Amino acid sequence: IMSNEIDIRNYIEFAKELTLKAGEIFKCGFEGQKIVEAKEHEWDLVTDYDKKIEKVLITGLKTKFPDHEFIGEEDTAAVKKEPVLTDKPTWIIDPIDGTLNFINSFPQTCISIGLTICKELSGGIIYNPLSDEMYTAIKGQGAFLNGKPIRTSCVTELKKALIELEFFSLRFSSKSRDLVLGRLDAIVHASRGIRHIGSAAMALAYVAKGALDSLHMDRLQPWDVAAGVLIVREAGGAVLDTKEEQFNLMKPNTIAAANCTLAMEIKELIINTDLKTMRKRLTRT
Ligand code: 2AM
Ligand code: CA
Ligand code: CA
Ligand code: CA
Repeated sequence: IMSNEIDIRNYIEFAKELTLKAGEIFKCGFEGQKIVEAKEHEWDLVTDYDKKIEKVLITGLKTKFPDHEFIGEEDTAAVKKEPVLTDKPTWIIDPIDGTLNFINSFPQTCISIGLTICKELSGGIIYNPLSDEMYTAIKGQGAFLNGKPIRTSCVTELKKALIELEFFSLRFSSKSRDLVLGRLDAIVHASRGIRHIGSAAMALAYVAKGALDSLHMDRLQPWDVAAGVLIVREAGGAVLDTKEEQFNLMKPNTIAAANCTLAMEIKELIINTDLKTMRKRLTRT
């Protein structure tokens, strides 16, 4: 299936309109009552709004584009099957990124929608209905905030950088805990400051507009990053896997994002810190 630029434009224009409508539902939920349930862990929460918004988005897109594919966070959780990416236009949807923020009425939360064509990121939308900020990108055409071009920051020195950290592995094995604490210590000392806002997609959007100089996150899922990765790249930045040579959208385990220079510096810092941590663990046992 070959999609040309006009097709992609039409897809994204339609998705933007739909996202604005979904944003109205989002705002109702943010201010009002919601049903909160735990998924596999007691800290892993979902609300009726996550499900409602994902359904509105998938149904709307499917009706307009019946031959497209869909990967949504809550849908994937319901069928308990690992999603696979095909060459078909595929919408990768996080109906609410930052569910815990949403539940607590902490306004760093958004709808995130990425589009791949032939397995390549081709479009992205991140919308925070509370601030009415919509970040968009189409491959090769730049990144925008409410229609105005955005760029990643010009800070290339770690010691001048404000860095977002989202560490999920901390909760898992003792090995990943040691690695994470090592990185936290290294990044705090190497940088000007750190932030933890609780939404991977918002953090990527802030890196794209230069409000954050860089970020490091781990244990991510495709829907956390699909839109944000394209928006950061189109804003002139880089998204690197800190473990692998190549960033893999379906396995975005540990990433660093920033302008290209700073992203490389963070990646190196993480690789070196992890080596030190592993050596320390060996001498301890
Ligand atoms: P969510 O709100 O869509 O679940 C919070 O630190 C960020 O991490 C959010 O982007 C959140 O997405 C995501 N997140 C939530 N649970 C996670 C988990 N178990 N592993 C990794 N990331 C998670
Ligand atoms: Ca979730
Ligand atoms: Ca998410
Ligand atoms: Ca979510």
